[in-house]
Amino acid sequence: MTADDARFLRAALRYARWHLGRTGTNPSVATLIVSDGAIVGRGITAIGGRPHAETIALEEAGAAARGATAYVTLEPCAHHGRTPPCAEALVAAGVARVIAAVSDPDERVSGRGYAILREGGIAVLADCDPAGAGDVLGAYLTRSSKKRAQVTLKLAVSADGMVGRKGAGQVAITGAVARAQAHRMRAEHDAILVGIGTVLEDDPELTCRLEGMEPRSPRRIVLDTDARLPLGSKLVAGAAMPPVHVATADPLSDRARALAERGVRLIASETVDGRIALPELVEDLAALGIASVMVEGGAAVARAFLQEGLVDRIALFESDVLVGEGGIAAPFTGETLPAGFAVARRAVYGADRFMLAERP
Ligand code: AOF
Ligand code: ZN
Repeated sequence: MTADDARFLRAALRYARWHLGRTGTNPSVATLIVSDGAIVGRGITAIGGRPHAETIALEEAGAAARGATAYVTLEPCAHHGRTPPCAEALVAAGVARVIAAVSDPDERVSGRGYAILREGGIAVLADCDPAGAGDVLGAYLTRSSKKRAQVTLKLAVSADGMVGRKGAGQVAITGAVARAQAHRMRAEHDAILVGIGTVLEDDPELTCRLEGMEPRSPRRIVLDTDARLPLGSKLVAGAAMPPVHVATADPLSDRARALAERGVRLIASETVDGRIALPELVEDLAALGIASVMVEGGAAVARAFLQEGLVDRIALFESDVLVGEGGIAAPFTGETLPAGFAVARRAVYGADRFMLAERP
């Protein structure tokens, strides 16, 4: 693989981010077709999941695909879905080389895509950037291999190690730039999750409110054993779109029924000591087609996900704000990351510092 190959593959991975959270149960995949150093075709899995990236890129490239190199973020599919397999389409178009970031664990594909390409005379470089692919395909790979939703824990921590103040409603810990980044992250996830305590305190909307990106708001999920979500809350008022799901112990209780009548979707959940059983919940979410969930509050919910070993990524914002008296202690800070997590990326957003930590 040449330096140019690595560059085009990274460009494809960046391109694939654009449809994160918008391709249904299908992963957001990107394809770039390059001929003589120029991009002659580009494709990204369409909103809703079809057509596939390769179909779109090959259509744009037309005859220029002959002898070209295709950069794909995921092994091209080998199965007959609503369209013929992408691997066959690449062969038919006369593509000379395929550079793929990671193989597709889908049992209809896993290795068969590469095999079709090679049998068709294409030079294949497989699994060239699994780490880079993890950034954009992590949710899909987690759902496929672990049969559960990928969990990103988002936390904003003050200079004195707090996530908020008791009984004070919302305390602004981070500034506008960090908040915009957090909203962008919402748009890249299939769902946002909070505990009922956070809803009762803050009455949040949990939408993406970046100008122009509002339609990319993900589903909202509330852990709510006893269906206490207030009928007058903003979540219930806006439950039609994007959907609000309440994980609750008894979907037939009066309160749960009242929520359902207002369009809230109920997830009948197992409980342990009065709390929603999280290992089962993340499996239920995957079954609902929710492959990635961003856990946003509060501290007790964050601790519960950590204790169960269900956190895949930590998105930590650290600010210079002091919360002081009555603060709610964060489960950890940048200096005391939970065991097993390593910093994958750092950034500065205005006055705030950001880190993305992952479990290798
Ligand atoms: C590709 N290119 O852009 C995507 C792929 O239901 P179907 O027929 O759309 O197939 C879904 C599967 O296709 C999905 O599980 C994954 O294996 C693959 N996704 N493959 O060649 C794409 N999005
Ligand atoms: Zn395909």
